[in-house]
Amino acid sequence: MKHCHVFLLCALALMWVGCGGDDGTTEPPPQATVVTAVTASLAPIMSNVNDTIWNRAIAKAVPVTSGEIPVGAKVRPATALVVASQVNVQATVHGGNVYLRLMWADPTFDAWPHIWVVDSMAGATPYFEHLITESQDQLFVLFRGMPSSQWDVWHWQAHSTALAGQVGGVITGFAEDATYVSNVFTTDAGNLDLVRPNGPYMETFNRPTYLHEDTMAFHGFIMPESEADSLDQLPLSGWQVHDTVPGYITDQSLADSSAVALGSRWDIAAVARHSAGQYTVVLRRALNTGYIDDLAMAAGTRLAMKVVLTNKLDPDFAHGLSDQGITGLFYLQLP
Ligand SMILES: [Ca+2]
Ligand SMILES: [Ca+2]
Ligand SMILES: [Ca+2]
Repeated sequence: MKHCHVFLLCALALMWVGCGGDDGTTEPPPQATVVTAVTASLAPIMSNVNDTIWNRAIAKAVPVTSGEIPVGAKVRPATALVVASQVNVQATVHGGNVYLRLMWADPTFDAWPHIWVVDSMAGATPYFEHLITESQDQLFVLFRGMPSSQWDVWHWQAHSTALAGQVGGVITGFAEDATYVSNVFTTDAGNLDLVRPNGPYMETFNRPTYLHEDTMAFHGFIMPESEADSLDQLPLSGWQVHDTVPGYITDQSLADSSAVALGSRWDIAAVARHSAGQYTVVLRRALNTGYIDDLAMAAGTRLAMKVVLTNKLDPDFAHGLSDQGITGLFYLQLP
């Protein structure tokens, strides 16, 4: 059921994409923005969004049109937050992979979907509130040119596609790979989820299933499975009002999964950083993954693409009004 919501609302988010032609390599109009990918002598390091490789990649500012998509009768937040007016796009190619670096302004780092918060105490017993209205910032990169008018979609999320968590302010993980056509958003082949819901704990229902094994007051946004203990193995003393527990835990076994096990769904590596009101996200994918649900990117071609930014999109429940924007069609010139 949850995935149905995800697909439905991602489809709503992507309704803006429009119905371009199915040829991703046509000559762009004279005024079109073209991001020219350069061939790098070394691969950009995927633990640093500011690797010096990027100093040599030409940046293009692509305008973003503000907009909001109502996904429910309730309007939360009541006051619209800012969506970026432009996204800076760079591209480089190395060793059969294409790397994109995208930078955009977002004043808030939102990575707490369905977080648990202690809102009161009865003696030593915490009472949790499950904030299903809380969600996360997201990025969709779309490429035209697949068969049957499909778009190839790279879907990065500040929390749910991060795997290793946040080390030194850098978030490492994946973007989820998908295809989009006629308002239908379908994840690529593969059954592995990077995260799983944290509760509610079945015996009490009003608490998360997993808590941090070392501390009650865990304020990180990602709790790796290796650091989580189930609720009944932990003492419940030591809580304070406003302590938080992530709404999902990451399944770190996937970090060691083979490329075959990850499937077409997880063939985009991602590294991200939110700093000083700006996101910087680097995405890496093979030019040609060999999967039928991916756009095969050929050397020397010019690919038509769009980018969608969301500020705190709520994908699961119709509680919110997400601030978001979409670029017009622009082009990626491969070397
Ligand atoms: Ca945000
Ligand atoms: Ca794929
Ligand atoms: Ca795909």
